[in-house]
Amino acid sequence: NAVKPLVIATWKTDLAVETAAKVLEKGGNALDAVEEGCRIEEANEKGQSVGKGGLPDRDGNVTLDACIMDEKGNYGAVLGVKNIKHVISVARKVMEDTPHVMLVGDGAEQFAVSKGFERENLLTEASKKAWEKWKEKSEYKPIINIENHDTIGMLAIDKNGDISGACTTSGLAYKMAGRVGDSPIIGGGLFVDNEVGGASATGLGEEVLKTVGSFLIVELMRQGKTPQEACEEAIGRIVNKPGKNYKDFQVGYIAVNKQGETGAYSIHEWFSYNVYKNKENKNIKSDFFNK
Ligand code: SD4
Repeated sequence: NAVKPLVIATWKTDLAVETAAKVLEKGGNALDAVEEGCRIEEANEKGQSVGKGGLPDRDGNVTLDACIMDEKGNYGAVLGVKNIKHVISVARKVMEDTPHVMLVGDGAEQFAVSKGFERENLLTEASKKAWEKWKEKSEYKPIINIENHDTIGMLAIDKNGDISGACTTSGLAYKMAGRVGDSPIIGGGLFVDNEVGGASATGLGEEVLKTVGSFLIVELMRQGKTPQEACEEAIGRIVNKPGKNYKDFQVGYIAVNKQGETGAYSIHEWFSYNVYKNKENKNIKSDFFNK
């Protein structure tokens, strides 16, 4: 009696989730749904942490990371891509049209162009201004909860009960050139196992990667934990490390299991997520550790 179709996504992503839900309600598959949903945020120039309009690295280059995973356990990713907005679709092409799972930098960009993607300048005036302001002090400080709207990680269950996921980001603002976070890394920013469920992450990617967060959540669900319990334990693995100063950074997780039960948990307050189920799309405030 699984709840389906269902969509869950990080942050306040009403339109992205609604778009994915429409694909599913029409009988479309979960893979198409998460791709379509993520493309909404990539095209949204106001969101400064995904796609066009993303905040650049410290040298002023916007570089995008994305990955996608289907119900068969296939995966595709692109890392550090410049000049191409819809990197989630490029990640899907890597998965479907190449013998590889990851392409990085110039190679990924060239591959995208060969597949018909158009090059465009991703640095908007607003993001350029923010970067110029940042340069006055050049202090690298990951910001907690940027505008309540950040990296999008999305999981969907289609009418067949199959699960897919996608994750896309411009990464942390003012990162070092070449820095890659969790978002495009399998098991870090995203993991899906169609037998069990899926998970996705947002926040300080370094901390997610060190604990292989999304893979951990799926494995905990496999062992019988609910999505909520699994997300809480994954946050616990980060904050309970001796001497870990979690006050300075945020991590948030979302998860769904095969039955369509959902969960979410973050270190700090103000992480939120959207869930579409039973024909309703809601933004929900996540429970959090640091009370
Ligand atoms: C990263 N996890 O690159 C991404 C950034 C992010 O909320 O999610 N920001 O580390």
